[in-house]
Amino acid sequence: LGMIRSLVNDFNHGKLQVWYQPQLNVKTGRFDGMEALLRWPNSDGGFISPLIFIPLAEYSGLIVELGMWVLEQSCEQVKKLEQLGLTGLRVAVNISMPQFRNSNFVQNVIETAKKYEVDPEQIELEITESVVMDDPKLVIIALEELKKNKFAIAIDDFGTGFSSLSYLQQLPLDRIKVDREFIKGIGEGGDGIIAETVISLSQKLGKETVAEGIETQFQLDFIRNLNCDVSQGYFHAKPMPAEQLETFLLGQL
Ligand code: G
Ligand code: G
Ligand code: MN
Ligand code: NA
Repeated sequence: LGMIRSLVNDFNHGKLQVWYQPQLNVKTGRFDGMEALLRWPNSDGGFISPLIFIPLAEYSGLIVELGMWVLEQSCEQVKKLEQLGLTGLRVAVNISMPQFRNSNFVQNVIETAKKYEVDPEQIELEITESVVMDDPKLVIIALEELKKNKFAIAIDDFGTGFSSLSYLQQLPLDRIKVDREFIKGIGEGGDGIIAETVISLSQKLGKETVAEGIETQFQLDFIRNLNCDVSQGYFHAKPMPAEQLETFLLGQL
């Protein structure tokens, strides 16, 4: 509980940061998107892992406000990059279950995009399988409303949850993100059979595919040979602060 209090306190004092990890469009060879990832600095120059504080933010309800702040920061960043000549970039923002339970969620997302004059197609909302399974009806209705308003939708960590495959057809998905667990061993004894199968399934459903956790040239070649659309991982870049992202992306202009 002390930790929740200091999270709320640090959030209210503007101490949380949004970092961004570039995403490579495998087909064009250009970085045309990024994932927004929250960072909570601790007192000794490091960070408290989101794996620890996101569950606390969810449990306490703070995630509703925090998640909206991440979206605002992301929109502002996209706008800023546009002014620097980096047009049409896509930003992926992770969405938690309590945000869907907030009855103003869809409206807030629409209004935030409007406020920052960001094209909804440039905003990708990432949800995990467990979010879908928590309350499929509620989530599908919200996603359909968001899709009607042109937002992009991605399923994150695909293959690690326990979602019914039937939801893949019911959800208005643009992209499927292959979890890095299935990329990890490729080139070091791992055969990549699951990655290959998920990419193939995704393609047959007409969805774009993002491979996460690409750490080697071998892994990039592997997914490229499978016609995977997007690559995200330390091989290209680790998550970085906004100013560094600008330099990184301007470097390819
Ligand atoms: O950045 P890192 O790999 O440490 O993130 C770990 C986990 O925290 C990821 O699964 C990511 O989805 C989650 N996470 C990071 N930022 C956010 C956020 O803004 N909102 C939500 N809901 N989850 C996030
Ligand atoms: O939301 P999601 O679970 O996809 O979160 C992405 C997380 O994965 C972030 O915390 C990010 O730091 C991490 N990540 C991104 N690329 C790599 C990678 O190549 N290797 C490893 N080990 N982690 C990665
Ligand atoms: Mn994610
Ligand atoms: Na993931």
